[in-house]
Amino acid sequence: MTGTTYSGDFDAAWLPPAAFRAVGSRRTLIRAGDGLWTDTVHRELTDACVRFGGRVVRDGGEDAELVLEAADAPDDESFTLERRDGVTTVTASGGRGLLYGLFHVVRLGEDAFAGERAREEHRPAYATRMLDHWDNVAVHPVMGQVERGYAGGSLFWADGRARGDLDRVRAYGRLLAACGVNALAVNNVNVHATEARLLTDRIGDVAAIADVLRPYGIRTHLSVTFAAPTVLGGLPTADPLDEAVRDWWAEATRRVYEEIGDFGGYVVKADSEGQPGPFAYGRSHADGANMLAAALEPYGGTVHWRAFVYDHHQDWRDRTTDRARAAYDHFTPLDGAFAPNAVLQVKHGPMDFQVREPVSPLIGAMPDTRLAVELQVTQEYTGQQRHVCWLGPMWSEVLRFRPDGEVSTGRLADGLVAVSNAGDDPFWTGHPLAQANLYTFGRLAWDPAADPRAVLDEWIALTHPGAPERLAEGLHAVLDGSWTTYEKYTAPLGVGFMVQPGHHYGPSVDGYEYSPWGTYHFADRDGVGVDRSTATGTGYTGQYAPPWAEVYEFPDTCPEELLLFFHHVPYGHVLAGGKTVIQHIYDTHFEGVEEAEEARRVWAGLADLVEPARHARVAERFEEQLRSAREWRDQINSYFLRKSGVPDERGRTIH
Ligand code: BDP
Repeated sequence: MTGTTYSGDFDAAWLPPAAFRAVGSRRTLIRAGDGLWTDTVHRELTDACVRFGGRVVRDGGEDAELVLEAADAPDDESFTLERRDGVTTVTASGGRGLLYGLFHVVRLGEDAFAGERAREEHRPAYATRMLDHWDNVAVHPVMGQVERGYAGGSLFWADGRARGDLDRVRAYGRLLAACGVNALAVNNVNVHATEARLLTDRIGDVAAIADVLRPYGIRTHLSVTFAAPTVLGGLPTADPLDEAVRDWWAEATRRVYEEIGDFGGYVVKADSEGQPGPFAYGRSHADGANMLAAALEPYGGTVHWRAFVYDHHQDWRDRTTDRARAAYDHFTPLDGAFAPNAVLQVKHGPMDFQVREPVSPLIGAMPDTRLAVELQVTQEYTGQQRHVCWLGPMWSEVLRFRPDGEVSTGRLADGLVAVSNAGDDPFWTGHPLAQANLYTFGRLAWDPAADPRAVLDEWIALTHPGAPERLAEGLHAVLDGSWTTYEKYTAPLGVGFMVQPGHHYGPSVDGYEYSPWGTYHFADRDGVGVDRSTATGTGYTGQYAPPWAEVYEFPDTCPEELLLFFHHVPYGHVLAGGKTVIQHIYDTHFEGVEEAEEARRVWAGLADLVEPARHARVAERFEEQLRSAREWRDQINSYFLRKSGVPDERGRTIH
């Protein structure tokens, strides 16, 4: 495969050939030395020009309408853009910046070649913009090929090894570069036996994938098991302070870099949901992370150490066994103890990717530790890519949150990571509209201050070039409010986890209520919600700095959408708008279903504007979304009707 477009049986997503019309029809000059990324830029433009009649030259002196120039600082990702006297110029310090500059011009389309444009500087807010793939190499008996994957099989792995044909991976790398992602972990954080060997005798498979992603500016990372020295190395211990263990990691890492010179580093889930970790040896998580950091340090690698550590065998023994508290309680005493190339990877909320959670108090509480925030693009708890649920507004809220309450548009942490939603499905993401989530993640990682709706505009324009305004309006109508629609018909007011245990799809009001996973809602005949206040509850609110500690402490100041996350209130508790909690529950559940019905109707009306297979796939998913939304509405409403005995004041039928 030499060209940049792919004729395989899969959707072009946000890079259809027509998206390159503006650049492909022009005379372009590339003024940059040789280099991997400059070559990628050249290839992209050559292909576009073949299609649209333009011309691209390297280092020539002739007139051009687009000039792309780069100096020799390969790792710098920034670029500037300006347009003067009929020439649009992208200037970068190195090839990576040039690549992002090219995709920026592609996004702008004809606008990049109109009028004058003052010099703008573009620089990513987050240096690490990473996707974690929870892909298993061998099919797992319970979790399948991709854990929490809703888009078919793995893009990387099939039949227990790396795919022989990596064209699709190349196309994926290209899509990711076009939205700004620059790092990728190729395997599940739950590392099973086959996956463990990727670190040693199967590293060649990882190297093959890394080779294909590299031209698009993406560094490859690997999830490893903390027990590797015992399960792969035959050592009697994996104690991070044991010399033989440290030597084993140093040697294993040296071999990794022999195969993959720009390897990004390790991702580790330790002492979490059954994964091994340093606790077994009486060591701290800093000891564990630092051992791996030391092995990676000579080569410039990083360990992403996940903070998702909690006791999944707990019950509600006393108020301190609140799962929401676990990461903070565990990690804040270790602030300052982590090596400079160890990054603590923290889920954005304190629980687990629910449709609504507060921002984790760990973020901002460890000033002397490098942190990365982890988002979940795969829609585990948000409709599993059968429901349309565009998460841009949620992530934007998270990224704009400031632990000290200040307003800032910069970075919330050092890196941004997300669990990918892509697989070998022809539409990449199962639900074709879930592509917008992947795109939005990449763009917000580059610029967290961006308006998510403007990002959605970009995705719409790229994905459907030349489509009439009616399509953009329709897509906005379907997507803009889809997250809050989903929230309305599922679990209310931040309470979370009223899902089917195990696979996490569809309602099960008490499915987790009496289980040891620590995910309770405490609904009884009088009220619902978890008292996490400091005065009378678990003390979780005290993990926040001011002003949030006070804001969350009291039901009257707590943001309404999080009320039941922080407080146990009677059903008759009156919300700001004058409604009681119970009536709010009924109303939002009816509204959520109505909104989903309306979205389906809008989508049906776009049939003449959308490619038929894509339209049909979404239409089919809407049927399931509606069935499921009604099921949610009916179960949640009847549960609360029975618990509370309070009838719907509007007299609707509750099943
Ligand atoms: C939970 C998922 C589980 C993951 C875990 C994690 O249900 O499959 O292994 O997160 O983040 O949300 O490690």
